Amino acid sequence: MLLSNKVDIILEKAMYEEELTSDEIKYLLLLSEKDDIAKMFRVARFLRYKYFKNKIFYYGFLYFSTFCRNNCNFCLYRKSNQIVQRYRKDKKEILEISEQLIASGVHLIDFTMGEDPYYLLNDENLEELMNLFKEIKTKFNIPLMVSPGVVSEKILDNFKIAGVNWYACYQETHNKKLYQKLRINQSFNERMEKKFYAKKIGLLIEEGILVGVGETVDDIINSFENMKILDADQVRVMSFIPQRNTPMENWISPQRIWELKIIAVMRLLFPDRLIPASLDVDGFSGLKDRLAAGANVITSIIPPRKGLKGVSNSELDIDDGKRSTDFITPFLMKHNLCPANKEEYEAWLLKRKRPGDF
Ligand code: SAM
Ligand code: MD0
Ligand code: SF4
Repeated sequence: MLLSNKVDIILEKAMYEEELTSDEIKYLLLLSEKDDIAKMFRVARFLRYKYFKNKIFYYGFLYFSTFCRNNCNFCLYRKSNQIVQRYRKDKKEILEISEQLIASGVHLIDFTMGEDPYYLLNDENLEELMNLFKEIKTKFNIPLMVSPGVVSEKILDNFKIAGVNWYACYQETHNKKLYQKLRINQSFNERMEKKFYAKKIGLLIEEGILVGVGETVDDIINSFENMKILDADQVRVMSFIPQRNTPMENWISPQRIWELKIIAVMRLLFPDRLIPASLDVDGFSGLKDRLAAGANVITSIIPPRKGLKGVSNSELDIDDGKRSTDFITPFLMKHNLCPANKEEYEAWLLKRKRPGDF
């Protein structure tokens, strides 16, 4: 069939997984016609189905310390923000919450912290944390992700030895100037280098970008290029949510169509990778659109009434249980999707394992 208009020609290329040019990617990101955007989402779902059928993965989110030595301008938990109630979960709490998340059917637990000096500048505390990961791994044999910020190569080695599978560390943008405005006093290169190192020692990598923080379309395309070079295993985008008592408090959160189009284009560019629909941006009500755009991992699943926080939306839908698998699974079923089983997730992890990974 002779395709006439440009969007059909580009989407046909994507469907056959032919490489798209930067101009074609830009054309897709700038689509504004409802029908064209709907077509792009359909192709994104087609490619998701090709690699994952109707299976969706669940990630438990355990933000075990909200203390941080950094001052990112977009983040509620930046060190200068005195109004934030900070916490650090102890070993017993982390074990208990992990057990609850695993019993609820998550495929992985994402252990996240601010760059907390309590751990990063104290070998004893850090060793205790490593032993805790070893214990959880031995007891439950579940894939583990860590999001500790920028840490030393030695710490990354020890995470790997402790049984951690993933290192999540988002660059937010690959525009160095913009990066400096967001992650003040933090080295752009060091953050990238730690991801390449983590990859080299066999950890899976999640790369991520923020939107609505002053980025251009070309910045987004540049980020896709960097995700490709890093061969990231999971790629995400989150809409910026302004946070109280921070330098970007009075910014406007971006229209969500931007995040949705980026999710769809990432699905076209990385059809076999994991792409999150985070509950941390718009809570449960934001799930449907993100899944319709081609996402296949529901992240930021947090058990209610455990005193746990989210990041960009620190309390939304947590204590009323709308971020729990019990609440999400019936919704998935209604949309012809269903949670994958443990073996399906581990089979995908195995496929991403590189020769020489120990
Ligand atoms: N402290 C570690 C770090 O910075 O890598 C891990 C946790 S950090 C809170 C996780 C991510 O949440 C950030 O990299 C950023 O992408 C996202 N995030 C933080 N504040 C946000 C906000 N206000 N709106 C949207 N996403 C945000
Ligand atoms: C999420 N709230 O998945 C979590 C967090 C950090 N590795 C993840 C941003 O959206
Ligand atoms: Fe700290 Fe991470 Fe927030 Fe930056 S984004 S202030 S490193 S918790």
